[in-house]
Amino acid sequence: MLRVLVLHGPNLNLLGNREESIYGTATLEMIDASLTKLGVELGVELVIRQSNLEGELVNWVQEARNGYHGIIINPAAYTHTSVAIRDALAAVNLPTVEVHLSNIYRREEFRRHSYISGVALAQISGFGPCGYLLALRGLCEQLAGSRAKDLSRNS
Ligand code: CA2
Repeated sequence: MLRVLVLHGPNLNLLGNREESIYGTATLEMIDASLTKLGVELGVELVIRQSNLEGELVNWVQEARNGYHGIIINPAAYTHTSVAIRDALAAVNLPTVEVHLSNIYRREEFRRHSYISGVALAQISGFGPCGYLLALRGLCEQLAGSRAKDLSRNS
């Protein structure tokens, strides 16, 4: 069974309570519930975590080496600052989809640069909570494709 790690960065635990005009009204619990439902439909095991701490996110990315096939991450503000998260993702070298609720390229200048995108398989930005579902579908397609190639190579 495919296993995917979903990581939410700082302040995303506040979703649905403030800044609704930018991030919408869905809470993180609602986003996680819809991801979990899609995971069941797709037959993928999901582990979902949120942290406000950069080092904790780095530790979880490193741990993904043990038994995960891919990562979905919204690094939130660390997107624009964290060489540490980028280095951890590069080190584990798992297919990673970077998700943003808002379109970061339509916002303030400092949000238009991502340290993460250069080590990600793909970035989804601006679709709100739906972006996480698109990320899971896209990642699963990609992982299924790589598995099929491996099987035909080894047969
Ligand atoms: O659009 C996104 O998903 C972001 O990753 C969200 C981050 C922001 O720093 C990035 O530039 C883009 C912020 C997440 C904080 O979310 C809040 C939710 C409610 C109230 C306050 C913050």
